Amino acid sequence: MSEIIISADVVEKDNAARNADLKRDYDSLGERLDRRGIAIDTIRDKVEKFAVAIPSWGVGTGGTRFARFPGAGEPRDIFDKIEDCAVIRQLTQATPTVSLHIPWDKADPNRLKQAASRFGLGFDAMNSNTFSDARDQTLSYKFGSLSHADAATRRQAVEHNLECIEIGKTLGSKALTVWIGDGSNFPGQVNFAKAFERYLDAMKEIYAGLPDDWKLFTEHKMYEPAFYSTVVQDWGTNYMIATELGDKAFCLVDLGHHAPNVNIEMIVSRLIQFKKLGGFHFNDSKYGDDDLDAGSIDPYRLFLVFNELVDAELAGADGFDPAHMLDQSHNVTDPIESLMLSAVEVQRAYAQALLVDRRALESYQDANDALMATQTLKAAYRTDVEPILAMARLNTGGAIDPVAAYRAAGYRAKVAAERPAVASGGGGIV
Ligand SMILES: [Mn+2]
Repeated sequence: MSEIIISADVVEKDNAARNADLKRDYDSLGERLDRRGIAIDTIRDKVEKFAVAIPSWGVGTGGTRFARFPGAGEPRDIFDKIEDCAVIRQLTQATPTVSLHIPWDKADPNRLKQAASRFGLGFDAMNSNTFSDARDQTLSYKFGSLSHADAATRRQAVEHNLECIEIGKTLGSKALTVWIGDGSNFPGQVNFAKAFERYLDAMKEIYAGLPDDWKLFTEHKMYEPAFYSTVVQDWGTNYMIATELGDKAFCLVDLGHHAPNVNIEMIVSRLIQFKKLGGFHFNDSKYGDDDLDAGSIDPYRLFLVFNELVDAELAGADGFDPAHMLDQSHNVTDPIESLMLSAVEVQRAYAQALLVDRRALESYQDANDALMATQTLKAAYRTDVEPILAMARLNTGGAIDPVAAYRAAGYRAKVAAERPAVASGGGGIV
C-alpha cells in the first residue's frame, strides 16, 4: 500500500460534500450520451486508464528571462519534488509517473527509486540537459552541445546523454528525451549543413547506447535560445532525425514549440501515419513557448490534437503508443494546482475526443459536407464531460474537486513552514 500525503479524511470529507450532486450530474449526462449511442461507463473506464507524466521541473516556480519570483514552499531538491508529485497523483489519480531532468534531479538512483515507490510513483522519460552548463562541467555549451564545432564538447554532451540512460535504467524509465538549444544568433555564425551533420553523428552515438526496449524522443522547437537559426527547429527536421536514427527514434511534439497558426493536429496526423509520433509535452501558449497550463488559451486545439490520437487509437494503428507528458512553467500560480488542472484538461480533451461520432464524420467528409463535418467535431467538444472526469477520480481514490481538497488540506502552508524560501533574482525559464 502506497503512502499518501494529503490526509484521507480531508479528501473523504470534501468528496462527501460533492458526491450527491456528482451522481446526479453523471446520471443526467449518461442519459444524454445514451441517446447518442454512447455508454458513459465505457468513456469513464478509458479516462481512468489515461495517464500523463508530471515534469519534475514543473513543481518548482518558473520565471522569465527578466526575473523569477519564488513561491512559498518551493521544493528544495528532487525528494521534495517527488512529494509534490505524489500530491498531484493522489488527488487526480491521473499522473502515475514523474519525468526527471538531469543534472537538475541528479541523486543516487536507488534512493530516487525508493523515494518514488513510497508513493507508488514510477518514472517516465529521462531528460538530458545540454542547454545550460552544470556546475562542475569542463567544457561550456555556450556555442552549442551535440552540434558544437569542437569534438571534445560534442563528446561531453554525448557522454551526458549516455549517463542519463544509465540512471534511467536503474529507475525503470524506458525513454530518453533530447532537446538541445543549439543554433545561431547571427547569419553566417554557423554552417547549417555541417552543424546538422555533427548533431546527427552525435545522436547516432547516443542511439547506439539505447537499450532494446527504450525509445529515443527528439524534441523540436522553432527558436529560443538561438534566435536566428535552430538546429532542430521543426517537425520536418525532427522527422528526418527519427528516420536517420532508426526504429527506436521518435518525434516529440511540444505544443508550444511551433510558429503561431501552425496546424499542430495535422503534424500529429502525419507523424502517426509514418509511425514516428513519440509523444507530447502538453502546455499552452499565446505567443511562443509560453509554457502556460494545458488548455488555458486554446482548449479547442488540444481537443483537435486528441481527435487525431483517438482516431489512431480506435483504428488500432500499429505500434501506436504515444507518451503523454506535461511541460509547463508556473510563474503566477501554485504549481501543484496548475499541474493538477492541466492533467485534468488533458483528460478532458481525451474524453471529448472519444465522443466524436466517427462514422457520421466520415460520411460527411465523403459527401464534402464541410458544415456538418465540423459540427460533428463541435458536438463532441461542446459536451461537458466534467462528471465523467470527476467520477473517474472518485472511482480510483482521487478527489472530485482536486483543487478544493488540496486547499482544504493546507499543504502549501505546511511545506512553506518546512522548506525555507529559495533566493530570488536572476532570470529562470525552466
Ligand atoms: Mn518540452
